[in-house]
Amino acid sequence: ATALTSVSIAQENLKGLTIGFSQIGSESGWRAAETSVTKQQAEALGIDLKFADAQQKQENQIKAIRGFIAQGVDAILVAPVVATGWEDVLTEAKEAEIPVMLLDRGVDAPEDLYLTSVASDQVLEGRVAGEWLVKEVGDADCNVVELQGTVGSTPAINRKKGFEEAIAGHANIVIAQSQTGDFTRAKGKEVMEAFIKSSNNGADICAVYAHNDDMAVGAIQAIKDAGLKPGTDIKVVSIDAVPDIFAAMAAGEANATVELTPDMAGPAFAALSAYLADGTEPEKFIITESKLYTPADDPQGEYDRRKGLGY
Ligand code: GYE
Repeated sequence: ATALTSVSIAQENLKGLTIGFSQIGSESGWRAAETSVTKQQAEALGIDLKFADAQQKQENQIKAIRGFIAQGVDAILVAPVVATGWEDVLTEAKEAEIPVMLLDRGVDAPEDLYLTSVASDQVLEGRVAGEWLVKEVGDADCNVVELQGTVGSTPAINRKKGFEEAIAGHANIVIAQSQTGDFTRAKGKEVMEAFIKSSNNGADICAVYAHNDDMAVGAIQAIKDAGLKPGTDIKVVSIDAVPDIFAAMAAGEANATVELTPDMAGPAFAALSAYLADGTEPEKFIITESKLYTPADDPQGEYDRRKGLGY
């Protein structure tokens, strides 16, 4: 095992293997952390990791995976940008007897086309964020603006669903506006500016719910630019728990986040190692934790701890 993963991995089954990793891109701080953790773990385990950045495009991912199959890699990691459209290429990998492990997002494809999927429960993440807001506002009326993740991705679909479940039955909380910010800081800022303009210069907004921290950080900037106080005038709740949201919390500008570990590769490598050793079939869905953090949880300490891990 490496310092970056809590699971134990039998290294001898992985040493010397070539593994392809089709990564979505580098749209968020969380994804950059996942990439760096995966590369560090591969190195510590003696894996030759072939890394392909798809620049957010599914067609690039499909091309990269076909390339890995043609090269005859031993296994493939894929973080699938959207949920649909994977069946053909996953079938090709299966026919080539190359195990595929999904990281951090799901696919709409038969489960026998991949060895395992390591991800969080994204409906739960949305629910945890929504339940936090329900408690926070009590009986007060609250217009929420929502910054959605990438259209068609499982985290965008499921984080919306979970949040809506949590606020259902609380008529005082309403999602007033909802649009995609594509999981990026720049888009989060841009869409938040538009939300503010159409909401009485922000006076009619009580909270922003962002499907990831990067969009929340962009929204915080837009709130400040409008002369309002993020965290106070407009509450900020998001998902990922990257260092920058803890910095915002320490400054009183963000109110809550839900942790998503960037260590998806650790459990995937452990599953692959056991599978290659004696054919042990791993759990089809390995679910990571979804813990809520607020400014009461030592944000400066959480910031420092993550920076120390190289995130
Ligand atoms: O929350 C976000 C990102 O797929 C669950 O992708 C992941 C999400 C993560 O870029 O920051």
